[in-house]
Amino acid sequence: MGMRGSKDVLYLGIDAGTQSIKASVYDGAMQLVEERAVKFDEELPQYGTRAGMIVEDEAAGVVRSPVFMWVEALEIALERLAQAVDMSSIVAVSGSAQQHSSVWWRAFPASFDPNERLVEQLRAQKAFSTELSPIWADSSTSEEVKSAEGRVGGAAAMQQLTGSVGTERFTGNQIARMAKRHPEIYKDTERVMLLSTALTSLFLGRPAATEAGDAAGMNMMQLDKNVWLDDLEDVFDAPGLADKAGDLCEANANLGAVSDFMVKRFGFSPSCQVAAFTGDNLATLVGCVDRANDVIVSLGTSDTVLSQQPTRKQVNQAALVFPHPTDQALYMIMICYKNGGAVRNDEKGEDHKWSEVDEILLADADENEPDVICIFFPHKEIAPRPMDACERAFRIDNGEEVDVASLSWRQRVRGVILARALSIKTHLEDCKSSYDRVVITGGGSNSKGIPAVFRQVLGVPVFTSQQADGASRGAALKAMLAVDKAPKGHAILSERPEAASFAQVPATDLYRKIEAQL
Ligand code: XUL
Repeated sequence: MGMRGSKDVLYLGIDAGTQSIKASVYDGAMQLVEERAVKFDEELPQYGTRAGMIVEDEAAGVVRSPVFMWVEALEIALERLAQAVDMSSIVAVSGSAQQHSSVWWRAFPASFDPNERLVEQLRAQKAFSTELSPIWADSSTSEEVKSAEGRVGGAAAMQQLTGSVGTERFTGNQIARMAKRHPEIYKDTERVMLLSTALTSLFLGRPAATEAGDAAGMNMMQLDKNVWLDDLEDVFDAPGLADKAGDLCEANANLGAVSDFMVKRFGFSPSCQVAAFTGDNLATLVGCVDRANDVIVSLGTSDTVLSQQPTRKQVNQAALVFPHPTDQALYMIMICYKNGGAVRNDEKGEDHKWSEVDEILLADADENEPDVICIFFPHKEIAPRPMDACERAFRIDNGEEVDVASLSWRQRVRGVILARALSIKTHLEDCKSSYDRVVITGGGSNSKGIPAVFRQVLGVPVFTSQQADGASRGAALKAMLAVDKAPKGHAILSERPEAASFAQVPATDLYRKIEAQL
């Protein structure tokens, strides 16, 4: 359909993150043409969020985001984009949204008036049964997780059935909590959707089916069949859930043309196609993988590792498995660590610059300050298994514990990054038979030293993605793939040839022994 490489053919990727919504337009060669973002805290302060979130109950782990804030930000981003590009040249749109977060429709509007703002219409029609949506950062559902796992035969059975063990942020458990604690909201809900599905629906002007890739982040879908669990309502103790959940669609589905509202309000072409939106990690995989065996390591607030493979061989319970967002023959395997960038930042400390950290990471081993493995979790960790907060260090040669108080700044800085790289290596050994390159994205990819540590520890070439943000790129590529083929060599990667110089890289067996003691 599209004229590849032509300047006139454009693809739109929407990235609905935790802190902002961004609309990015790419040409047929996957070069960025224009991008407009709306930052929630700064630009929509009336919603009272911090980092896009509202912590309703810190102790119980209840975290929400205002659904109208998402809608309003989308609308503003599209208005700004329409000032900058010819929207009628966009042949397909898709999107990436924070995973697991849900939108609760009281009633999906029968039609939308192109003369009025979206946010006002939805408000006037009381479209949502709750204005505060549970999001991925919520961890209030331990009871619901236990109960759902119990009903399917335990954690291992849940993982076998849905691709992941019962997980607090996964939407099925969030729905179970709503049904129990706020039955009036639950009853008043016609459809409960992932944020990705809700955004797809707004582009289509009708309730969309849920994309199988992102749906695997709900604990509600049978992974190998891409259908809901047979006994969905029982598992989550949520009467009527099968109806409220709607239909599923294959991850690479093209769901049809944009709504009349989108055409008239923002200038889209009536033939612009909407490819099912997906989760942000799935979109990042699509945006960053250049070769089939690439592993993506995203080093941000949390650290995630993404890989794709034809089987769901998995031996640890940290692996979260999803249908691949664009290729039905593949799965995406993810591991998500909670203690990521903030720990590295704390270890850097206020008195030092990142360039000094890089220097330390690239320096030769120093026998006066021998390298150690630092397991520093200021917060409870979730990967590779739930672990308590801790601050412990171990010798690099024999794994014996050392006193953290005796460590220098240099040892700590090197030790935390070494520990994360080792944990990732161990996880990849468990879950992925072969990988030959690592692509680092997220904030950590701006560092000179961090990629060097990964290069030495993992022993494969390391690249960084020139575009730190793979999610919106992946979304645009998903749009392109729904109507056309991707151009060859679209990813913009730079090789990072430096390797760190630890005197030795500890064997993963040694690391496993250390982790087992935590
Ligand atoms: C993944 C997860 C987060 C969100 C927000 O399971 O919860 O990475 O997708 O980015």
